[in-house]
Amino acid sequence: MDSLAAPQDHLVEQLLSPRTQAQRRLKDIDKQYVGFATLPNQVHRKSVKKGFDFTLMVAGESGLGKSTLVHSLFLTDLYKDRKLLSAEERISQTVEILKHTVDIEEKGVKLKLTIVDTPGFGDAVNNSECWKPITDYVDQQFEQYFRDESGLNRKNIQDNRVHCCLLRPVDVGFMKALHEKVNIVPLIAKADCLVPGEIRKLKERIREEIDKFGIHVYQFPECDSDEDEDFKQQDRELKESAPFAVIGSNTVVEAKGQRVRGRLYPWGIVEVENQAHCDFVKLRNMLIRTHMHDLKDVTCDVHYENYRAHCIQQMTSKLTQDSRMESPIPILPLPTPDAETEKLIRMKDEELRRMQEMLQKMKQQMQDQ
Ligand SMILES: Nc1nc2c(ncn2[C@@H]2O[C@H](COP(=O)(O)OP(=O)(O)OP(=O)(O)O)[C@@H](O)[C@H]2O)c(=O)[nH]1
Ligand SMILES: [Mg+2]
Repeated sequence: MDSLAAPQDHLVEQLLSPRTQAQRRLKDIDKQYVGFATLPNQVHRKSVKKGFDFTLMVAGESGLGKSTLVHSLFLTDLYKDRKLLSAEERISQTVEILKHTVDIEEKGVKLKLTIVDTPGFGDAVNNSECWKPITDYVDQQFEQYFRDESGLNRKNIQDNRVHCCLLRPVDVGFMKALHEKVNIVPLIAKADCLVPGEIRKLKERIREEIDKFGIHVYQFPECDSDEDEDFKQQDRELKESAPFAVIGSNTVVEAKGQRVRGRLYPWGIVEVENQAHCDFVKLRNMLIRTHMHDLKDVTCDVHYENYRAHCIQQMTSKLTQDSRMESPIPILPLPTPDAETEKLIRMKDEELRRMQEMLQKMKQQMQDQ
């Protein structure tokens, strides 16, 4: 009996054992790795858990279509219970800086999207009184972040820094006041008012003027060489389309039997999301699908860093000025070491003393020999 049962037992044991061949193979492979290849997964899990945030601002002259555009881009879709406006109902004129925040979730990824809609200003060039509140707003967000970051509790800092500003590139003064603070994405609004040839020419002119006046608009990063061909093609098209010519609308109209967001004219319909009609989809894809993270990175690593460096520089020069005022002889402030640093200095001194002793002993030994 035993001799018959033994191979069976062995088989059952093998089948039930968690160490199947595949697992054993995996374990063997595991032995060859330290395991840090899982770091991207760990980062992914952590950031998904934490959620993302993104702040978009629109700015420019009055009646340009800013509010309509941001509603078309996000808000009508995002406010689930929000009813679409009829053709007669209009979005009212924006008279103060308005912040709309929506929490959205897609496949378990949470995004806190903030739209900053700004009041339009007049057509006069260098209308600095009108756009100053906008540049001040961007600065205030940096200031708040700087304060929070320098505070005691840095765990749950709310990031309200403006990651991108959509605007019509007409007022050079405004762009210059903004381009070192925020990622500017220039737009041609109400593109349905221009024929394709006019749009092409206007795009060229805008590119030339941006160059001529030395305005730094957001630069799309270089596409990685290992990306697939489709992605590279999309990236090329995106770069060639800038500045994007867009159309906004909050009404749904019927085109070829389908209900689409568009503008109904006596001669036909312009569709907001039709790539043959305008660059709206390109802009939305760029903002949400392809470049949101880069826009945030540039905000953090370039614009905020500049602001931070400037603040620290100002604070330091103020400190030096103050100490000069107190004393007629310029005194350089000597840093007083705290308890921890003092302990470290003592340890280093002790180490040095021991090493010197050892050296002395070695010298003595060599002389004795
Ligand atoms: N033809 C055309 N009209 C548009 C477009 N987008 C908006 N409009 C119209 O332009 C008018 C002004 O639009 P708003 O979105 O209120 O403009 P705004 O830039 O927010 O204006 P302010 O709040 O005064 O700064 C409205 O009558 C819109 O219906 C567009 O793409 N094409
Ligand atoms: Mg508005």
